[in-house]
Amino acid sequence: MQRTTHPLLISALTVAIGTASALALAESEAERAHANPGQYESGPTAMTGEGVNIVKSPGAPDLTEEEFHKATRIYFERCAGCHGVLRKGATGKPLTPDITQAKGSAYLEAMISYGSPAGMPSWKTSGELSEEEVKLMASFIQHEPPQPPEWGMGEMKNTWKVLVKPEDRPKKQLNDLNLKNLFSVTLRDAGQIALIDGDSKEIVTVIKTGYAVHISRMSSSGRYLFVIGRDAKVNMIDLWMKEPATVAEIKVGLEARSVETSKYKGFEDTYAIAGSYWPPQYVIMNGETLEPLRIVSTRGMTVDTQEYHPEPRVAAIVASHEKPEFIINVKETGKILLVNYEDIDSLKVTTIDAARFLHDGGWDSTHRYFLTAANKSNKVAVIDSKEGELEALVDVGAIPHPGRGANFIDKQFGPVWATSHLGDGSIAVIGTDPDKHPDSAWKMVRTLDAQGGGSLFIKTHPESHHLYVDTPLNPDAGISQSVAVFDLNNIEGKFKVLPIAEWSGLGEGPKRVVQPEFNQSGDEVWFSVWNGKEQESAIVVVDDKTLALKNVIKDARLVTPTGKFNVFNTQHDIY
Ligand code: DHE
Repeated sequence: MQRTTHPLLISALTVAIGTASALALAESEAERAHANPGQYESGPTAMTGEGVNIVKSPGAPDLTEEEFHKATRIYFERCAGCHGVLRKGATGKPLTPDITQAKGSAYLEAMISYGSPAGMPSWKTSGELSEEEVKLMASFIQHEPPQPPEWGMGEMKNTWKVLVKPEDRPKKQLNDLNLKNLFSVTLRDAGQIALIDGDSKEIVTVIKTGYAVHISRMSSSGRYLFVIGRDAKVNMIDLWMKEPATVAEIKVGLEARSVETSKYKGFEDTYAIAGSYWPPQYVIMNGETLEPLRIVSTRGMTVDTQEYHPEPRVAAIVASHEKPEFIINVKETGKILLVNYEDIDSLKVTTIDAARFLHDGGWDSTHRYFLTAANKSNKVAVIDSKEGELEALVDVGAIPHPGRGANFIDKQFGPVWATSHLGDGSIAVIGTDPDKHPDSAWKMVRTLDAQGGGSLFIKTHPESHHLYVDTPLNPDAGISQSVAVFDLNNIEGKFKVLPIAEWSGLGEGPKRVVQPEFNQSGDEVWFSVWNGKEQESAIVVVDDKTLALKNVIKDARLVTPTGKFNVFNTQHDIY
């Protein structure tokens, strides 16, 4: 079926895709960013622009040092996510001086002010940049891009702290929490996570983490929780302590999104790994202390044009269950790395050519195949982690964004995995059973029509026959504040809409409903109602059997809740 994408949505989303490596914002700018909480763009980070070299280029309009620093900050905050820190082009076009000087100031000012149908936002008409700032940016991008500093072993070791040594930690669980049903909840703009008891729905504790905190992942044993902030700070939290707390921390770069731990037999809790956006690299760490052990750059050639890319960011990382390997998405080059950690003195890396703009993904139900979105390529890459090869590249809808995706049994096609999309309202359902359903394996066997584009996450559970699809970035508030639910027993039937934001009873604000997450037993699903930093937010719990409201969790400490990670489901890759 031919699908069309709303132009407004395209423009909103292009800002969104992978936006922004950002430099630290001054307080007022942070407020401005937070005034628009639903926007899928970078939270402010600790990159300050400190240490960048000012390189003034002949032929470019002159700038004072102060103007150069201001423009650098705005660039990292607003533009780097699409055009790249080094302006070599990512999801946006390259902006190197040879190109920008040829276009000239008048053209650049018009482009920055009014945007383009191809997706460049209209920075002036939207009120995000003043006329003076537009002029400044048009001048700035005609100069050589300033490069933020590198971050190697010295910098990592300087920020590495073991707060409680392994030998001083509890020998058994000292609290009486039901750890399997504990949720780690991202409090994005507070730079904290909340641990919430899934049984009582009470907040157990709130822990300070990195700035604009992003995701949580579990160690293989389920004892340690790893959290990464956009400022590349990793917190390792021991859930066995009387009150769970950080036992080790490190800053692995200036800008990061992903963290994972080794899960292969014999290597449980042995290593942790974090991938960064800047510098473009990953680091393997000791899984008990976070001591950095091996740092590997991801700079290299792109998969299609085979040209050098100086800034290929590390997106999703998963731990293989088939081999002692981490599977790493390198976004801009379109390569998937299988990093074998059996002997970290001689890392063996298999490089698989997939497609550009790799972002997030998850396992099929057998945990053998990793399905991951190459978002701006409109494809899902399938990796066979047992054979260590690319199984397929499946064409899907516009800008797939699965989170970790959803596995279920399709009555006609057997085991399948599904993703929703940012750029259109479809759900792509892909067959995942080459043994018993060879004709449908690695093909998009059906597409479902949900509420609309702007979806970020989709979720079901082995115990559930419902498929939940969020749409937090849809421009229509009625859609961004509700979720669609498909009945998997009648997948071709019309979906139901649950008015989650209305159920939350919150006052004003964008109230975007984001990221369904199941409890351990799979009979409840939790949604964040994501409001502005100064506004009240909530978590809404729905009874999966009846689709009725079960609980609303409200607490002054729940500032901008977004991702939620149930310990058991995250530990065992159940989704
Ligand atoms: Fe995320 C996962 C990157 C914006 C909430 N996000 C991921 C992953 C990557 C990523 C690479 C996969 C990690 C993994 O599996 O190892 N996210 C980015 C960005 O680059 C982007 C687009 C812009 C940015 O500058 O950060 C971005 N992300 C957001 C948000 O604005 C969201 C909606 C709210 C927030 O908390 O910041 C958001 N991202 C999430 C969540 C996950 C995630 C909840 C994990 C989903 C899961 O179920 O595993």
